[in-house]
Formats: sequence, C-alpha cells, structure tokens
Amino acid sequence: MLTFHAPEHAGHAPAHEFFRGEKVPCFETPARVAFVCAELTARGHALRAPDADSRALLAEVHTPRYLAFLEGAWDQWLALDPGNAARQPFPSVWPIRTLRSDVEPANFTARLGLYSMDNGCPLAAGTWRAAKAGADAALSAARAVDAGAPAAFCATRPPGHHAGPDFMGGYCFLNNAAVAAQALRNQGAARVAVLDVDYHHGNGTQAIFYARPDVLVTSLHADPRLEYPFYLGHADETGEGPGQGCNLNLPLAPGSSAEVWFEALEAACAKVQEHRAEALVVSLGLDTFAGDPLTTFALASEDFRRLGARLRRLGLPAVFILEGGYAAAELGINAVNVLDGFEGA
Ligand code: SP5
Ligand code: ZN
Repeated sequence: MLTFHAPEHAGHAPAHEFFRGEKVPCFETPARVAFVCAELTARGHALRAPDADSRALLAEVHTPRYLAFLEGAWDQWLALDPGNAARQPFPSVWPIRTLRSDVEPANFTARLGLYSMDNGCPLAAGTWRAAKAGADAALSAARAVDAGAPAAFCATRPPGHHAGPDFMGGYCFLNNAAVAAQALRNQGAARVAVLDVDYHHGNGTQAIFYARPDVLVTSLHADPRLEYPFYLGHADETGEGPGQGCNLNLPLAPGSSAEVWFEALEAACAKVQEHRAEALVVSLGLDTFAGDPLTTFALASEDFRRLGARLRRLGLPAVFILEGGYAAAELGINAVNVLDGFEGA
C-alpha cells in the first residue's frame, strides 16, 4: 500500500510520562514507527516522503492560537531557562468549569494547561516538526487517494485522535485524521466517514466534526466510564445541530472479546454506508491487541487482517492513519496485517 513516512517523527522523543503519580518511560516511542516501517519494507510496501504542506488544512481543524502556541512551545520553554533543554514541561493547572479560557495567560505553564486536556502529552524539542510532518503525510495521503490510489497509509507519530480544536492530550498534538477528512472534503467528496478503531475514544476527532453533517465520525472503544479519555465517547453522543445523527459511539466493556469487537465493527460499517460516505478515513489504533500493555481488548494479530478485509468491503477510497498501539515489537505485524487484509494479500 502506498505509505507516507517522514523521519522527523524521531525528533519527538520525550523520556517520561506520569503513571500513578510516578515518572515512567514513555509508551509512545520512536521505536513504534520504526517497527512499522521495518515490517512494511519486509513485505514489499514502498515508503514515500510527504509531498504536501498541511498548514492551511491545519487552520481548518485547529484554532490559530493553539497552532501558534504549539509551534513555539519548546522555544518558550527554553526561554524560561536554558537548562530546560534537559527537562520536560508538564501542565499543572487547567481552566476547568467556572475558570476562563478566553484570556491567554502570560505564564508558560498556565498556557500549557489552557491547551492541554491532561498531563499525558509530553513535549520534546522536535514535537512540532514531528506532528507537522504527520499532518503533511495525512494531506499527502488524501491527495494520493483523490488522484486515484485505492488507499494510502500514514506511518506517522505522534498520534492525533485525542487532539481537539484547541488542545493536545493522550500523546496527540495535531489531529491527522481530521486533516485527512477535511482534505477529502475540500477535494470534492460530498460526505466523508472517519472510522476510529483505536482502543480509546477519539474525543478530538468527535469534537472537531460534532456539529457537521458532512463528516460522520464513528468510533468503537473501551467504555469511557472506565477508560481514558473518560469525559467523552458515550453512546448518547449523536451529534448536534446540523450534525445531529452524524456521530456514532460504540463503547464496549473493558475485557471485551474479539467476537464482541467485530460485532461492533459491523454496526460502525453499517453507519458508514447509511451516511453514503464517498471516502473513508481510518484512525488505525492497534492498541486493541491482546498484548498491548495499556489496554484490555483481546484482538490477535490475525484479527487485524480480518479488520482490513472488512474495511475493503466498504468499497471506499481509504486513508489509514496510525494512532495508538504500545506493544511496539508487534505493532508492525499488526498494522501491516490490516493493510494486507485490505489489499487482499
Ligand atoms: C493515542 C492513544 O492511544 N492515546 C492513549 C492515551 C492513554 N493515556 C492514559 C493511559 C492510562 C494508562 N492506564 C494503564 C493501565 C495499565 N495497566
Ligand atoms: Zn489508544
């Protein structure tokens, strides 16, 4: 499958995140994409550099002040203290209910909180360049599909589906799936569907398209009553205003079997067809894998081939975007199984 990949991802390499109040090594590492690229190459898929600049598209899915903050964040962090080069910034205060988010604070950490949903999004020197290269890949993939490719894959990181219009979260900074969906719309697809199969609900993608009738967002994920991102992803979120009916969440019990998962996938696929989508964006999280260290679903490597084959039957041009998946050594096999399943290999 036509695959877009950029080496800039490796510059996003923060050392640690927080887990149960302790600093632990990051789960979302450069090695993840290295494993994916190695497997792609081993199975004969060619890698291509992104060939489009996503800046204008990014402004359609994120706010100007968020983009400006993210692009300058590392330099602002260094400006506080050159010694910060060896430290990671984390937010410690957030504008929750009753507090104002319209006034941008002059304090860096306060700004970081304004633009963050959690403390789970470590920044590094190369974060902006890595995230921007991922968005460039998403736009390149959408253009390739518009030019006639049946499908394209973005072997990119950091992931994007938790990033909303004006915030980062859950290892995500720029919403690559939203960039691809908006690009497909701009290129002439009357209706686009985003199908999010990551273990976690794609709260950012849902938020970006929630009031829009032209982009269906459907997601199968662990029940947010029990699992991250906790505050969005429930079954009663069906869209609002003109977008009413254009959002479908399929929350599943933690520990759900592959059989239950594929049943939910059928419901999501039926919704995509009902929407009469002309193009598909797949938020391809592989953290539904039984061996994932962060999650509780039970998909086996062969199930990812079945997923790809099922998506092919939708008969739509498709852009696949890599999202989560933290069993790094198996991530390449699982991701490329989806792509090979799609291509009927
Ligand atoms: C893109 C993506 O998959 N982001 C996921 C962010 C999840 N962050 C919260 C992790 C909570 C970890 N709970 C771990 C339990 C391990 N036994
Ligand atoms: Zn995930």
